[in-house]
This record gives sequence, C-alpha cells and structure tokens, in this order.
Amino acid sequence: MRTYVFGDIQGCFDELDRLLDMANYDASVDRLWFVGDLINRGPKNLETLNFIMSQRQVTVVLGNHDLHFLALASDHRAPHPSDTVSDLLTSSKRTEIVDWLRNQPLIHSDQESGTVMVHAGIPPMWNLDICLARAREVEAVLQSDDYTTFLKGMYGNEPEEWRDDLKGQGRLRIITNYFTRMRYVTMNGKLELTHKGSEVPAGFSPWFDLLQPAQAMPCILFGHWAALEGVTNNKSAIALDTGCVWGRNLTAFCIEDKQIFSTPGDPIK
Ligand SMILES: [Mn+2]
Repeated sequence: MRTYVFGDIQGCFDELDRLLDMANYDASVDRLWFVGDLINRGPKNLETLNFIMSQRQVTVVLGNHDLHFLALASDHRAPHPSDTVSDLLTSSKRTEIVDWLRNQPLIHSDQESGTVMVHAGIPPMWNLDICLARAREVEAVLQSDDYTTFLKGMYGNEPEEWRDDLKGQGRLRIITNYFTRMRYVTMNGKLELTHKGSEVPAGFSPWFDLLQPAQAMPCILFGHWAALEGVTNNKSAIALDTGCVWGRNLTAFCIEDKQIFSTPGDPIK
C-alpha cells in the first residue's frame, strides 16, 4: 500500500491520469490524497471529480477554489470570467458533487504516517489540536443545512488577525482564510492575503518560516502556492502545488518512500 499526495489538480484530469500511470497507482491497494483545489481554471472538472469520488481510498482537504465552486452552486456568487466550472454546474450530478464536497474536511491528520494535509497552511499560534478544532467549526457549518449562509459570508480579507473572542461569520471567515488562502502571516496570526509571489511583504513571513517547536506539528503537506515551485527549504513543510494549470507541472509525493512524481502540465488551456 502506498499513499500518493497530489498537488492542486484544478481540473487538469489528463495530467492526473498520466501521473497515476507514472506512479503505477493500484486502485485496489493504494491511497490517494489531494491537497485541495481539485477544480477550476482547468478544463476537465467533471472528469476530475468523477474519478476522485469513485476511488476506494481517497482523502481530500478543501481549497479556496473548491469552496468557491460551492458558493457558485449555491447561487450566492456570480462566476468570475476565469472560472471554468460550468461543466459541474450543468452536470446531472451537481447535487451529488456539492454534497460530497461540503462533507470534506479542511485539515486531515494521519498519526500513523506523522503527516497533516491542508490546502494553504498552518498559522504559527495554533498547535495541531487547536487547528483541528478550528477546522471542525467550519466543517460543521458546511455540513449543516444552513451551509449556504456561510458561503455567502465567506468572501473577504477581514478580520486580518485572530482573536479568541471572534464570533459568527468573521470567525469562520478567518479560520477559512488561514487554512485555504494563507501565504504570508505574522507570529500573531495577522494575514496578508494580497501577495502571491515570492517577494515578501514587509513585516510578514511565509507561514512555514514561522512554524514553532511548541506547535509540535507533524510533517505538513500543502498546495495553493504555485510560485514556491515546490521549494520551502523546510523538510517539515512539503509544497505540492507546482502550477500545473498554468502550464508548469503536476506533482505527487509518495509518503511511504518519499518519492516525488512530476509531469508537465499541458499548454495553458
Ligand atoms: Mn488555492
């Protein structure tokens, strides 16, 4: 049994299929993990989800694009010109897909392999137990009958900084932003959500540079930040988004033997 952890697919089903072949994926024994952003911007969202949802041993954490699709499907948000999820929105499986996605977690912790998977990252002021509890707050709302209210209020960069007494939509929004959108942050958990590149905004650091021994975090597998090109210079933070949908590479990491698989993305669609 092997566990293959995939970077952001974003509807690039052909590259996913190719990488599974390269890794000699055996659906009867191997496990597939995905760091989120399964869909959007790329061409084959329905094929991607049909495949992932049909696998026997699959683990997914939600990314910002997955949540954005849920907001589009709830009719609380108008599509962005670069959104490509009309294949999902017009699918006869739309309701099934929505219900499957909103039952996925924001964080996956696996004690046996000593790993944790999250789409964007882990903020420096929370240990694993606190992260799981905070993620659970958002997951519980997503899984509730009132989930569209959360999706409607999900967008925005405020509050910028965590406080324990945050309540309601602001609390859920910043938790969601830490786990699905964060790149640069401060030790106090103040977010800077406008910078995407490798130029560090003054006063902020990449979240993985602020990991503290006191957090006692296992190895973190994450995506979301294609500009890193897989490089964190931190063996406890493995960056798996290598920009497939932008014509760069799709990457998968095998937990058991630490092997990395990579295939070039097809030319930009
Ligand atoms: Mn993302």
